[in-house]
Order: sequence, then structure tokens, then C-alpha cells
Amino acid sequence: MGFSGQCFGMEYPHERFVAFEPGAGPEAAARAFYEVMSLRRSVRAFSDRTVSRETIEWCVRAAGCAPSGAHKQPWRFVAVDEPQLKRRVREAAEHEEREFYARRANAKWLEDLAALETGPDKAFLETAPWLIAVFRLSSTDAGGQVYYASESVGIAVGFLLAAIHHAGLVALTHTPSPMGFLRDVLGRPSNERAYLLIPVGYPAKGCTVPTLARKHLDEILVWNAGDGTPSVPTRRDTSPVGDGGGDEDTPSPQPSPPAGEREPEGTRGRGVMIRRRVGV
Ligand code: IYR
Repeated sequence: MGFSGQCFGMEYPHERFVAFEPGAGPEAAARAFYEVMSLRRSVRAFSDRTVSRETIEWCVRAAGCAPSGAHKQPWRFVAVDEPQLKRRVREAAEHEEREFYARRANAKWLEDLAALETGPDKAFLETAPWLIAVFRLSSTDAGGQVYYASESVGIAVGFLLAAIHHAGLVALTHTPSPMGFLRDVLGRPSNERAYLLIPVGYPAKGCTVPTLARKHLDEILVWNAGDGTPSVPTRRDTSPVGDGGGDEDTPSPQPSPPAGEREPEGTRGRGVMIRRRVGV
């Protein structure tokens, strides 16, 4: 119901009630989250700029919000910023990585890694201000059973990576192989199995990332057919990751091309500058 009032001596119409707008709706919210996540990239060149403990704490709290089998929360996050400890982790990781690149990886694996231009040198393990070593618990701290521990920890790591990205920081989902050394170097108990090693920080000045394409939605999402039968592919067959998959000219069923899907292919494998700020 409206009525008039005085404001700085002027008459103005005044409403006791205004329309209630309950947010923009799930489509816009889901798209906005996607737009943020589409800017996430794995980074291998870190700045030594410090990141506060508090930031790491919030990110790990977010990771701890993940669902887990029987709510056993079978994860441990070991945050390392001491230079001597980071050096020991790097030395042990590089020892394994030298073996990996010289002997353990087969030719196909090395070929698949070529576009990433990785190698046994892991300077980022010392440069990044934080290393978060993620451990999967094989039993609870009290010795009890855990369930779907790998799935649970994988989901928690997804939350962690999203939180790190949301904080405007970058990370690498690093997998020194094998990574059993982490338990020894970090002095962890026998019910903790090393799962991933995640350097966290800011990207180095002039940091580049490889030009890689993400699969189109049509390649990762299949709808049921709507008539009780299984769905059939609608647009094209799934293409291998990073092959440039499919033609750019095929019209997309989406209202407008979302950011991050199908990045340019021209310079693939050579590395390009990050054109947008990483993290919003
Ligand atoms: N662990 C090695 C090799 C490596 C393996 C995969 I799969 C990658 O996606 C990237 C690297 C390394 O970190 O260099």
C-alpha cells in the first residue's frame, strides 16, 4: 500500500511493501558458478608471494564440507610452508619423477603428457608458498572402518580446488608417482595413504598454461530420451581430450557460448599467456 511522505522537503511516493526478489534463480546462479570455475587452470609456475594461514584454513574447511561414506571424513590435509620441509618434499618427489620419466612411464603416456611440457624438475614444490599434502585414511584415527574412502577424498579435493580457485589463488593437482615418500617425509601415521600433493599460491609473473580444450557439454552430458528408452548421442561422438574435439562451427544448443569451453586451438602445445585473471 502506497502513501506519500516528506524527504528533504519534497513529496515522494512511499511504499510500505516492495516486491520480494528471491535471487536470480537457479539457472543464473548455476551459470555464474560455472563462469567462475571455467577460469580454473592447473598452474606449474608459482610466485613465491605468501598466502596467509587463514586462507589455507578456509579452503580446507571448505574441503571438509564434502560428503563422505558413512560420514567418516576419511581425509587429512597436511599444510606445509616451512622451506626445509618443502625442500625435502621436492627432493623426494624429483627422485621419483626422474624414475618416472626415464623408466616407469611407457611411450604412450609420455606422448600424452607432451602437450603439458612437464618433466622431472619440480621447482614449484619449493616456490609455492604452501604445499597441501592430501592423505586418504585407510581406517579412522580410532581404528574404525571407512567406506568409499577414495571417492570421498576425491570429492573433498574437488571442493578444495574450487575453494582455492574461488580465493583467487592457483593450484596444481600433482601426482608424484609413487608418492609413499610423503608419509615418511611428513611423519604421518600408517593409516594415512598419500593421495595428492597440491602446491597452492599465486601464479608466477608471466605464467603460461598450455592451450587445451575442454570437452563440449554434448560430450559429457547425455539426457534420457524422454520416452523411457536410453538416449542416443545427439551431436557427435565423444572426442579424445585435447584433440580439439569436434568442429567449432557446429551450432551450440546453449544460449550463448559459455566461457572456458573450447579454447582456441591454434597455439596448442606451445603455451599461451593467461588472458584473464585467474580467479574472480
Ligand atoms: N607425475 C608426473 C607425470 C604426470 C602425469 C600425469 I597423468 C599428468 O596429468 C601430469 C604429469 C609429473 O607430475 O610430472
